[in-house]
Amino acid sequence: MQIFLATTNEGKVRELKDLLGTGFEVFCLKDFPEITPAVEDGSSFKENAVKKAAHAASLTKMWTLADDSGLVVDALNGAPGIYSARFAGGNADDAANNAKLLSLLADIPEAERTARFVSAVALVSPTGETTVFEGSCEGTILFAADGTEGFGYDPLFYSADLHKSFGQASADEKNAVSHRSRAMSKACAYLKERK
Ligand code: ITT
Repeated sequence: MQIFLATTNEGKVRELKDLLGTGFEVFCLKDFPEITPAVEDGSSFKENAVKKAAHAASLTKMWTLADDSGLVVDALNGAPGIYSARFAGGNADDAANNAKLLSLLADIPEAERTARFVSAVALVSPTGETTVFEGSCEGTILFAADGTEGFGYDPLFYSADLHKSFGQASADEKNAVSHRSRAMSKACAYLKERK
Protein backbone atom coordinates (compact mmCIF):
# COMPACT_ATOMS: atom_id res chain seq x y z
CA MET A 1 0.00 0.00 0.00
CA GLN A 2 1.27 3.48 -0.88
CA ILE A 3 1.01 6.10 1.83
CA PHE A 4 1.86 9.79 1.84
CA LEU A 5 3.14 11.43 5.03
CA ALA A 6 2.06 15.09 4.96
CA THR A 7 4.79 16.47 7.19
CA THR A 8 7.85 18.67 6.82
CA ASN A 9 9.29 17.51 10.14
CA GLU A 10 12.14 15.01 9.64
CA GLY A 11 11.84 13.73 13.22
CA LYS A 12 8.19 12.85 12.61
CA VAL A 13 9.00 11.18 9.25
CA ARG A 14 11.54 8.91 10.99
CA GLU A 15 9.13 7.96 13.75
CA LEU A 16 6.09 7.53 11.50
CA LYS A 17 8.04 5.23 9.15
CA ASP A 18 9.15 3.10 12.11
CA LEU A 19 5.63 3.00 13.51
CA LEU A 20 4.06 2.01 10.17
CA GLY A 21 6.47 -0.91 9.89
CA THR A 22 6.74 -3.02 6.78
CA GLY A 23 4.24 -3.32 3.95
CA PHE A 24 4.02 0.37 3.01
CA GLU A 25 5.63 2.34 0.22
CA VAL A 26 6.11 5.65 2.00
CA PHE A 27 6.27 9.10 0.39
CA CYS A 28 6.53 12.46 2.10
CA LEU A 29 6.48 16.18 1.27
CA LYS A 30 10.21 16.05 0.50
CA ASP A 31 9.41 13.72 -2.45
CA PHE A 32 6.81 16.19 -3.81
CA PRO A 33 8.36 19.66 -3.51
CA GLU A 34 5.53 21.14 -5.59
CA ILE A 35 3.07 20.47 -2.71
CA THR A 36 3.12 23.43 -0.33
CA PRO A 37 2.30 22.59 3.31
CA ALA A 38 -1.26 23.39 4.45
CA VAL A 39 -2.00 26.46 6.57
CA GLU A 40 -2.43 25.32 10.19
CA ASP A 41 -5.13 27.71 11.38
CA GLY A 42 -7.33 25.23 13.23
CA SER A 43 -8.11 25.54 16.92
CA SER A 44 -7.22 21.97 17.94
CA PHE A 45 -4.65 19.27 17.17
CA LYS A 46 -7.44 17.31 15.48
CA GLU A 47 -8.50 20.17 13.21
CA ASN A 48 -4.95 20.91 12.14
CA ALA A 49 -4.17 17.24 11.47
CA VAL A 50 -7.23 17.00 9.22
CA LYS A 51 -6.29 20.22 7.39
CA LYS A 52 -2.78 18.92 6.67
CA ALA A 53 -3.89 15.46 5.55
CA ALA A 54 -6.88 16.62 3.48
CA HIS A 55 -4.82 19.26 1.67
CA ALA A 56 -2.11 16.78 0.66
CA ALA A 57 -4.57 13.98 -0.15
CA SER A 58 -6.47 16.22 -2.55
CA LEU A 59 -3.23 16.57 -4.53
CA THR A 60 -1.68 13.09 -4.19
CA LYS A 61 -4.88 10.96 -4.32
CA MET A 62 -2.99 8.46 -2.12
CA TRP A 63 -3.76 7.28 1.37
CA THR A 64 -2.43 10.30 3.29
CA LEU A 65 -1.47 10.65 6.92
CA ALA A 66 -0.72 13.81 8.91
CA ASP A 67 0.25 14.22 12.55
CA ASP A 68 -0.48 17.39 14.50
CA SER A 69 1.13 17.26 17.88
CA GLY A 70 2.60 19.28 20.68
CA LEU A 71 3.40 19.73 24.31
CA VAL A 72 0.68 20.68 26.80
CA VAL A 73 2.11 22.17 30.02
CA ASP A 74 -0.25 22.46 33.00
CA ALA A 75 1.56 25.39 34.65
CA LEU A 76 1.23 27.33 31.36
CA ASN A 77 -2.51 26.64 31.05
CA GLY A 78 -1.90 24.19 28.21
CA ALA A 79 0.70 26.21 26.26
CA PRO A 80 2.48 25.77 23.94
CA GLY A 81 -0.18 23.26 22.75
CA ILE A 82 -1.05 23.66 19.08
CA TYR A 83 1.59 26.42 18.85
CA SER A 84 4.44 24.11 19.94
CA ALA A 85 6.36 24.37 16.65
CA ARG A 86 6.29 28.19 16.65
CA PHE A 87 6.34 28.84 20.42
CA ALA A 88 9.30 31.23 20.20
CA GLY A 89 8.16 32.79 16.90
CA GLY A 90 7.41 31.97 13.27
CA ASN A 91 10.87 30.72 12.35
CA ALA A 92 11.80 29.38 15.78
CA ASP A 93 13.96 26.27 15.92
CA ASP A 94 13.88 23.59 18.62
CA ALA A 95 16.61 25.33 20.64
CA ALA A 96 14.68 28.62 20.76
CA ASN A 97 11.42 26.87 21.69
CA ASN A 98 13.15 24.89 24.44
CA ALA A 99 14.85 28.02 25.81
CA LYS A 100 11.51 29.83 25.98
CA LEU A 101 9.88 26.91 27.77
CA LEU A 102 12.68 26.72 30.35
CA SER A 103 12.56 30.44 31.00
CA LEU A 104 8.76 30.52 31.49
CA LEU A 105 9.00 27.61 33.93
CA ALA A 106 12.10 28.86 35.76
CA ASP A 107 10.23 29.51 39.05
CA ILE A 108 7.86 26.55 38.86
CA PRO A 109 8.69 23.78 41.36
CA GLU A 110 9.12 20.18 40.25
CA ALA A 111 5.71 19.01 41.50
CA GLU A 112 3.95 21.58 39.32
CA ARG A 113 5.87 20.87 36.11
CA THR A 114 3.44 18.24 34.84
CA ALA A 115 2.90 18.05 31.07
CA ARG A 116 1.88 15.74 28.27
CA PHE A 117 2.64 15.25 24.63
CA VAL A 118 -0.48 14.96 22.47
CA SER A 119 -0.75 13.66 18.92
CA ALA A 120 -3.68 13.68 16.51
CA VAL A 121 -3.11 11.52 13.44
CA ALA A 122 -5.47 12.15 10.53
CA LEU A 123 -5.82 9.56 7.78
CA VAL A 124 -7.48 10.45 4.50
CA SER A 125 -8.29 7.72 1.96
CA PRO A 126 -7.86 8.21 -1.81
CA THR A 127 -11.62 8.87 -1.95
CA GLY A 128 -11.50 11.47 0.81
CA GLU A 129 -12.78 9.42 3.76
CA THR A 130 -11.24 11.01 6.88
CA THR A 131 -10.54 9.46 10.29
CA VAL A 132 -8.59 10.84 13.25
CA PHE A 133 -6.77 8.89 15.97
CA GLU A 134 -5.36 10.47 19.12
CA GLY A 135 -2.72 9.55 21.67
CA SER A 136 -0.96 11.19 24.61
CA CYS A 137 1.78 10.45 27.09
CA GLU A 138 2.42 11.97 30.52
CA GLY A 139 5.55 13.45 32.02
CA THR A 140 7.17 16.49 33.58
CA ILE A 141 9.35 19.30 32.25
CA LEU A 142 12.96 19.12 33.44
CA PHE A 143 14.98 22.15 34.64
CA ALA A 144 17.60 21.58 31.91
CA ALA A 145 18.00 19.55 28.73
CA ASP A 146 18.90 15.90 29.30
CA GLY A 147 20.10 13.87 26.30
CA THR A 148 20.21 14.47 22.57
CA GLU A 149 17.93 11.75 21.16
CA GLY A 150 14.66 12.52 19.40
CA PHE A 151 13.68 16.03 18.35
CA GLY A 152 11.75 19.09 19.50
CA TYR A 153 11.09 19.18 23.24
CA ASP A 154 12.33 15.61 23.84
CA PRO A 155 15.41 16.57 25.93
CA LEU A 156 13.17 18.53 28.33
CA PHE A 157 10.43 15.90 28.69
CA TYR A 158 10.85 13.38 31.52
CA SER A 159 8.60 10.47 30.62
CA ALA A 160 6.47 9.03 33.44
CA ASP A 161 6.43 5.72 31.53
CA LEU A 162 10.16 5.41 30.87
CA HIS A 163 11.49 7.13 34.03
CA LYS A 164 13.93 9.03 31.86
CA SER A 165 13.83 11.91 29.41
CA PHE A 166 12.85 11.30 25.81
CA GLY A 167 16.23 12.88 25.04
CA GLN A 168 17.85 9.85 26.75
CA ALA A 169 15.51 7.29 25.17
CA SER A 170 16.34 5.20 22.10
CA ALA A 171 13.92 5.38 19.17
CA ASP A 172 12.47 2.00 20.19
CA GLU A 173 11.99 3.08 23.80
CA LYS A 174 10.22 6.30 22.81
CA ASN A 175 8.10 4.44 20.25
CA ALA A 176 6.91 2.04 22.95
CA VAL A 177 5.19 4.79 24.95
CA SER A 178 4.94 8.01 22.94
CA HIS A 179 1.83 10.03 22.10
CA ARG A 180 2.55 9.43 18.40
CA SER A 181 2.90 5.67 18.80
CA ARG A 182 -0.37 5.50 20.75
CA ALA A 183 -2.22 7.36 17.99
CA MET A 184 -0.39 5.39 15.28
CA SER A 185 -1.20 1.96 16.72
CA LYS A 186 -4.89 2.78 16.21
CA ALA A 187 -4.20 4.23 12.73
CA CYS A 188 -2.22 1.13 11.72
CA ALA A 189 -4.97 -1.22 12.89
CA TYR A 190 -7.45 0.79 10.79
CA LEU A 191 -5.16 0.71 7.74
CA LYS A 192 -4.56 -3.04 8.02
CA GLU A 193 -8.29 -3.66 7.72
CA ARG A 194 -8.33 -1.72 4.47
CA LYS A 195 -5.26 -3.22 2.79
P1 ITT B 1 4.40 19.40 10.24
O1 ITT B 1 3.26 20.34 10.58
O2 ITT B 1 4.94 19.63 8.88
O3 ITT B 1 4.06 17.97 10.51
P2 ITT B 1 5.63 20.61 12.56
O4 ITT B 1 6.92 20.40 13.29
O5 ITT B 1 5.26 22.04 12.24
O6 ITT B 1 5.65 19.73 11.24
P3 ITT B 1 3.36 20.46 14.33
O7 ITT B 1 2.71 21.67 13.79
O8 ITT B 1 2.51 19.25 14.64
O9 ITT B 1 4.50 19.91 13.37
O10 ITT B 1 4.16 20.89 15.62
C1 ITT B 1 4.63 19.91 16.48
C2 ITT B 1 5.70 20.48 17.37
O11 ITT B 1 5.51 19.93 18.69
C3 ITT B 1 7.08 20.00 16.93
O12 ITT B 1 7.68 20.93 16.06
C4 ITT B 1 7.80 19.85 18.25
O13 ITT B 1 8.29 21.10 18.65
C5 ITT B 1 6.69 19.41 19.19
N1 ITT B 1 6.59 17.94 19.24
C6 ITT B 1 5.61 17.15 18.71
N2 ITT B 1 5.87 15.87 18.90
C7 ITT B 1 7.06 15.82 19.55
C8 ITT B 1 7.88 14.77 19.99
O14 ITT B 1 7.57 13.51 19.77
N3 ITT B 1 9.02 15.10 20.60
C9 ITT B 1 9.37 16.36 20.80
N4 ITT B 1 8.67 17.42 20.40
C10 ITT B 1 7.52 17.15 19.77
